[in-house]
Parts: sequence; structure tokens; C-alpha cells
Amino acid sequence: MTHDLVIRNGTVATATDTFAADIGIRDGRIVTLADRIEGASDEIDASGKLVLPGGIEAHCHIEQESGMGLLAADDYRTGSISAAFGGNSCFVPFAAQHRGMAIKETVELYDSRAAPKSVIDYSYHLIVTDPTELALMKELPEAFARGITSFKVFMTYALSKIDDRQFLDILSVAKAHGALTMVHAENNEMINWMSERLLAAGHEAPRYHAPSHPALAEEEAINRAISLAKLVDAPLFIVHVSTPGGAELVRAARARGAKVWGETCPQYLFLTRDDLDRPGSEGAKYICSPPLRDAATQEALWHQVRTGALSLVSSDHAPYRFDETGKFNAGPDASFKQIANGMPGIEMRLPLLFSEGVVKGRIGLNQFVALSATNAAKIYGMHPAKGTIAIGSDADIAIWDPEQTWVAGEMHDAMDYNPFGGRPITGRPVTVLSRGRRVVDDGELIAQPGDGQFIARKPVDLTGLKGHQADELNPATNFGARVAP
Ligand code: DUC
Ligand code: ZN
Ligand code: ZN
Repeated sequence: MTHDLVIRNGTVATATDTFAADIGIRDGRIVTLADRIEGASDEIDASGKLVLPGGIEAHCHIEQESGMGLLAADDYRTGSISAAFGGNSCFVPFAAQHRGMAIKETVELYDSRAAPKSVIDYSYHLIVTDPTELALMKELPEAFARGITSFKVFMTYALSKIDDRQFLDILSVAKAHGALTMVHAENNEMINWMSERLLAAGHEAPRYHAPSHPALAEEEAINRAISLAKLVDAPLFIVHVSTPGGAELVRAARARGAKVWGETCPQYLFLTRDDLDRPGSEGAKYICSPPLRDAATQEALWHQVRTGALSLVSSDHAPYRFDETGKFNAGPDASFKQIANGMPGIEMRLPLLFSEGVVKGRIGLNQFVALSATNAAKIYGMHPAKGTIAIGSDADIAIWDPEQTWVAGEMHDAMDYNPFGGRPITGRPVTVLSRGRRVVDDGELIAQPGDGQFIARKPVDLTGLKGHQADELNPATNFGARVAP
């Protein structure tokens, strides 16, 4: 069999196995795994390297306006390049509907942003803030039909939040079509109440962002979101879980058979609220929501990751520069409530997870692969085309030098700071392929903007979903009331 490219002499790892093999690639897909593959027009020597599925970054904000209308610093060119240097061969940013905007218009806008610029494959999660009848009945099903199979909602932020009734509507539509609902789960009124009291007492500095978003606000909202999903028996994904209590709720729901998954993010594993207390206005760099917590929370979240309660570690790359175009768009003296929420991390996610997770023995290599690629591919409907190394899968591959030591500095994103800067790291992705094309080769960018393709995703896998639909929705027990999906 002829191959376009062979990766030789590497140690291959998937979410389950680690083995020595050559990988033969033809027409962008893996067609041969063998001890030794003879002859190829092109080859990469991976001696001493790890050959892993390319990372899938499933939570990032690229060329997206926040609920407040603030545009992220990275567009699809810089965002995808930074993702690739961080070991990713595919990403799934958000396509954000703002109130008054049609879903169709939203998707077309993001197509126009992504298609000409992305160097890696991409899809979108739709953010839904205006679930009109048209959106629920026609536009969300249409988006789903073209392969956008996850819809995100917010339980907080005045301009983005939906109420519980709207949440139920979206969950039911998603369930009917096989889409997955994602949620930013924090109790809006607990946050507003705390913020108002803090500000009234003159506490405006970045450090007060942490107490303004209590852990209980997250736990209450996760519990409510899971309850709403259970009422209609719909699958649910909790984004950026920052509390052990929240992770326990996810674990417990799944243990009872519900399709409820969650992720945490590098900022909750590697930073603490002490970072909000940095001198001057530096603390603004560390404002994100949910907020950074404490060292005990970090350890507890590692436990939740290691023991499988949380299925992904995603970056939540939300890049706002440390200037008036980003963090301080409300002015140089902005209070913690006005400073833009979010920090970059798309290029740091996997090196941090490898260095602090695999090298330090907190997780094994196969779990690293699961957390960085395979679980995202499965949860978001891209497996087995993406997220693994198998015959027939896309040749989305990251070749890692597991021993390279380096210090985190400037990244390839459009940012002017790296919240993880100065950290010593062991292990680095050196070559990244997307469908067999070199995106990054030996630390050099090869791909061109526009080389990435939109990936139409499959419905969420509901196999084994244990029925949680409430009795009250059962026509046999609901006294004849008609409860439409
Ligand atoms: N939620 C996110 O998912 N990202 C940035 C800010 C936020 O609140
Ligand atoms: Zn969020
Ligand atoms: Zn986010």
C-alpha cells in the first residue's frame, strides 16, 4: 500500500493503549498501523517522541463578542495558530447569538470569520440567548442539521442569561434532535447581591471578584441545571466547573445514569485567587468567571479529574488584552464588576496538563489523551473520525517531545500577557498534523489560513441514557395534561 506520509519509530498513545508503531497516512486518514512501514513519499522520524491524537480544544472564545459586545483579541487566524502550537489539530469555539439576532445570521457570521482564516479544523457550539419560537422550532433544528450539535446557555449575565423556563425549552428541543446543551452555571442573583454589597462597601479591586462569585452560586446553579435536564431527560454539559461541590454533583448525576458531563480549566488547576491580589491593576489579568479559588480547591479538582468526575480540561480561552481594548474597556479605574472576564490559555492547556499531570504523576499518559482529545470527540460527536489514532480516523496527530524543558513566555495568540508566564514546563508538542497536513512542523508554522475545514458533528450518543424523565411528563401519570417536548 502506498502512503502520502509515514510517521516512524514513535511511541503511539491513545486513551486506552500505548504501543510502538509506524503510522501510514493516505488522503488525510490513517490507513496503516504496523511495526514497520516500508517506503513513503514523505516521512517524519518520531524516535524518542510521543505520537498522540491531536488535541481538541472544546471551549474557547475566538473572534467572538462577549455578552457586553466586547470582541475577543484572537481571530480565527491567531486563535487557530496558537491552538496548533499548543498541540491541537481541531477546535470548537462558540458562535454567539445576541438578543435580536437570528440563529441563521449568527452561523453565517461565524462561517465568514472562520472559513478564510482557520489553520485547523473547526466547528462551533451555538450560544443561545434569545430562544424565540422561530429559533426553537426552526433555526436550532436547522443548525443541528448542518452539524452544529451543541447549544450553550448562560444562567448569569444580564444580557445573556435565560430563565429556567427558557432553559427547559432549549433542553427539550436539544433532546428531540440529539443535541447537547452546555451551560455556564452560576446563580445570577447571588452574584449580583454579593457584588452590590461589596461595591457599596467600597471594595472595587480585582481581589473582590472572588467573593462576588461564591462557590455556592456555582453549586446551586449546577444542581438546578441538572434538575432541569432530568425533568426532560436531556443530556447536559457543565462548562468550567470550579468547585469540588459542583464536580460532585456531575459525578453523582452520571453515577445514576444521566448523561451529565463536566469540564474544568487550567486556571482552576494552576492559579489561585491570590493571583487576583497582584500589585497595581495586575490582578485584572486573572479575572475570569467562575473566579479563581484556593489551593485546597485545586487539589480537590485534580482529584475530580483523576477519578473521572470531570471529562475534559478545556482552556476557556477568552482573550482580552491588558489595555483599553480588553480588560479596561470600561476605563482604567474599572471596578472588578466592569473588568472584562476571561484569560488566554489555548496554547498552554496541553503543555500544562502534560507537565503538571503526566510528568508529575497525577494522571497517566492515556488519561492525558482522553482529557485532551478523545473525550471531547466522543461528547461532541466527532469520534472516531477525530480524537484517536485508529485505522480510518483523520490523521489529526500531535507529536510531542516528552523531555523538552522550557519556560512559558509569549504565545502565538494576539495577547499581551500569558497568565501562566514564567512557569517551567516539561514536554512540548513539536509537530501537529490536521488530516495529514503539517500545520506546525518542528516548531515552524506550515499551514495557511483557510486550510482548516468546518466539521459537521454527529448527534450526542444517548446509548445507555437511563430514563430520568419526570413522572409528571409521562402521559400515563400526568392526569391527561399534554406536555409537548
Ligand atoms: N464564561 C466563559 O465561558 N468564558 C468567559 C467568561 C465566562 O463567563
Ligand atoms: Zn462561562
Ligand atoms: Zn468560556
